Amino acid sequence: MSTSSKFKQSMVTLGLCLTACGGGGGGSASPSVDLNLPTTYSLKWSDEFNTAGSPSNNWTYDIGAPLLGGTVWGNSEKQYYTTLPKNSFINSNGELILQPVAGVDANDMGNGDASSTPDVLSTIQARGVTATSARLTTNTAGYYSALNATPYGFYEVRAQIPCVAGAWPAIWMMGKDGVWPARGEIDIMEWFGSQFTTQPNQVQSGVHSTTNHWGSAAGLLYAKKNVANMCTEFHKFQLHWTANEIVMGVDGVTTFSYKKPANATTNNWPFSQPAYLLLNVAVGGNLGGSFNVNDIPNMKMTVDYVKVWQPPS
Ligand SMILES: [Ca+2]
Repeated sequence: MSTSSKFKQSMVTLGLCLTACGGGGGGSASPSVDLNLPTTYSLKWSDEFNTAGSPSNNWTYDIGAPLLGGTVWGNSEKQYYTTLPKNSFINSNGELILQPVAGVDANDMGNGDASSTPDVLSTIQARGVTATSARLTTNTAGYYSALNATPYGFYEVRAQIPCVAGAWPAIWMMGKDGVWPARGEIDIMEWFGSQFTTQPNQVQSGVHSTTNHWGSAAGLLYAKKNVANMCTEFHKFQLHWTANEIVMGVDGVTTFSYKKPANATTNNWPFSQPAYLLLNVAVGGNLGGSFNVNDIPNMKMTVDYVKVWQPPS
């Protein structure tokens, strides 16, 4: 991964962080589509994780820790993302497991940074990184090809989320090209240990653009939702994305919607280009919050499947 792309990835995470830290809210009222899968849509891409072992080449990995690349960014997270089986694997129940693990050592270093500034354990540790974890993405040629180079469709991720102090699990999307926030970010599900530990049934969805993000005058667009048994059961986290609207929610119930503005520009509607999915569990920092190291094993996110349907082209 080049310094440039690492920086972009860094900025992505910065946005995800500060977005939720800041103000904002809202979204469009009265969505014109809902979270019922249209019968005209067909399944274009999916992974049901039926084969135990390592994730298939449906997926690629983001590797490394906050502050890589020599640029201050992120939200003081404490995880180092690896490709190692201890952090991401498919179990015998047909589930993808994202598993934070306490401790970080030289064997965890994946050199996710530019080759000119390779990951060095002492540097990573000096930043307060105390755990490993995983961030898987669908940022692959095969994924974009399967979706016919358009992002429009119905996305569903069935997962059980860790609602543990210190955890920041997320199911989200990033526009394929450009820099954040101009490339567009869609957060289907975020659970913040720093904010939701005393109200664990909370879940948040939102979008980021040049016009609407944590640092903009208009602020971020997001919504929180109370989901019964959020942490103790599997839920379907859903996104219905059309050429004119983004609708998100849980188990068929809409939480958030955003309509393409009149006279839209790429500033307020960057949501026309292909985008990829990301699944991760961050540990600690401003959004994960403080944690007991003994709770890290409980920060496991379990994903039953990921499916993407699209309308007839
Ligand atoms: Ca499955």
